Amino acid sequence: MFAYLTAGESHGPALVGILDGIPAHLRLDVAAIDETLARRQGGYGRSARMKIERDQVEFLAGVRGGETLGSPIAVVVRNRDYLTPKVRALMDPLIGGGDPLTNPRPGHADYAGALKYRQRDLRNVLERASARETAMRVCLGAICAQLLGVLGIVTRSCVVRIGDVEAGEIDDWNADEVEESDVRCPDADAALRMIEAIDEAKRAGDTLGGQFLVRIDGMPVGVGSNRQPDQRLDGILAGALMGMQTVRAVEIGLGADVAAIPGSRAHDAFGLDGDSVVRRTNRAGGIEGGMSNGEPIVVRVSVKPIPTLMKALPSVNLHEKTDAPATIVRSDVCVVPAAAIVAEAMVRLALMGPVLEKYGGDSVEETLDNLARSTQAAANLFTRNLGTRVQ
Ligand code: EPS
Repeated sequence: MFAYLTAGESHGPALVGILDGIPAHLRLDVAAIDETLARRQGGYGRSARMKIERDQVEFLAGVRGGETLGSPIAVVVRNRDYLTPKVRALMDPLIGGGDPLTNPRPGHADYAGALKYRQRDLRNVLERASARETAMRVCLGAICAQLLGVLGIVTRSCVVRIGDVEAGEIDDWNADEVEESDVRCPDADAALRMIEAIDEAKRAGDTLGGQFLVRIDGMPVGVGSNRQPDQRLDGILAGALMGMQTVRAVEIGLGADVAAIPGSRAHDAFGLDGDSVVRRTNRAGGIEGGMSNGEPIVVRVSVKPIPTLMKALPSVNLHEKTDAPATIVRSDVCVVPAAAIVAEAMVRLALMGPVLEKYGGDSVEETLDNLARSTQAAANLFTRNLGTRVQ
């Protein structure tokens, strides 16, 4: 029903993507897609590469006159770095070459990938493993955001930790404030200390990881399923987020903390507000039994410090079998703010399957009709009248 694919090397000519299953008649805001691409390029601690790239979407298929056709959407984001003769000589798909990279970076795909693909030049692994590729995920996710937006489903993120600097307790946040922060942190005081920590890491030739929250508002009840393990919404979200470079842990609601809490404080009691069923807490993070429960979905993601350190970690030269420092390539110091934007995209892409399974139609209009009918039916299910009849 819904699928996407990306291709592209970090320093190759372009990143390409295909998105299949977006209904017809979605009017696209191309400026908003480019703005999302720019948000991913930002964040304190990015590499000099971000001064070179100006990521912009180009449509090749599936869109006419600014509206989706219902056919597969194909897009390109070009790599400006490829335009430099040096990079082109390395990466031209037909004649590219150069001295092999030989010293794998601990924590990177270099070593496992070299053995897996039988590549004696680590560049043949790192080019695809590089997080440059996430630009295309963000591009496709930004298209999905526009469909989800029409359905009233909005995804946001904010950074809550960089290295050992942690923001104060954050339940909800103002998206505009987060956009203005260089580290996407709504706690202004913590944000300053995060920037200092990044400067300090940079001076030391080191890198920093961190944590961010992703929040989905407007998700109707009953998306995802308890029918089979692979249909559970929490599993689908966690899988998508763990599918990002650098992500090491994904928690939903109370997350790992729930292990230490008795049941009486781990769940969200039901109450009534007039006729409406309400929750006064959201410890489950909006998902129960693998299905959305109508509360905001709140996910906490932990990312590791990236493995390219300017003060290189000990490694070996695989060709010469000698001790040697890991390969140093131009790199970022901290990607946590950018990773939060990628995570928004991954969440949007991951939601498409379950959302379209429940409400999907061939056009946006049909999808909206399905959503309205389903919401109405849910609202009517336990009206007092029906309740009396069942008795
Ligand atoms: C990356 C290394 C750096 C980053 C890159 C990811 O690239 P380069 O080696 O060309 O300087 O800038 O990120 C991007 C290009 C991007 O668009 O996010 C890596 O090794 O993963």
